Amino acid sequence: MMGKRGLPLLGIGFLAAGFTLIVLAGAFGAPGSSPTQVSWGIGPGGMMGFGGPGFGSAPDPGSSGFVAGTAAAPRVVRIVASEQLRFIPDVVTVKAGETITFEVTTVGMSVHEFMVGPAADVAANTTGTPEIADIGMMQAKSLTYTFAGSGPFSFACHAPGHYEAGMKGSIVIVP
Ligand SMILES: [Cu+2]
Repeated sequence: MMGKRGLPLLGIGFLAAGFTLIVLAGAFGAPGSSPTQVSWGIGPGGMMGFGGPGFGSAPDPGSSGFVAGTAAAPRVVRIVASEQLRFIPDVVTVKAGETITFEVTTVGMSVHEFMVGPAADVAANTTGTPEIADIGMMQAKSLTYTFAGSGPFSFACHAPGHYEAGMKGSIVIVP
């Protein structure tokens, strides 16, 4: 069964391996750990472009190589929306005034949303707050947002029941 016919199977194997890695990443992203500091040793872009704990994200403030995102060149932050109704990472550090492109990937069967903005609006699911709707399984969708002012800012999923289950995250603004 190996030989040339084995190659497509090998591809499926890699896909499965990538999925397993993300599931593991989810486990490591449990409350109390420091997901943004976990490194899998895979460079920018990450395996198959998926997010993970800092997976493929550009360096954040305080990390070497940090470059503040601008409207012309937003900084990319990749976030996983997990089947456990969590965002990984659930804390994102942003330099005041930065423009960030969030690339949100759903891992698992549940469909998620990603809303970001002033914390009060995100908590209340205020109409007009920037949001990505309907991020299905293995889909990655992006939203670009400029953090003007000192906040507080946050992000959340308002798919039915998800926010109530704790599917939210916070933005830490640093000067
Ligand atoms: Cu959700």
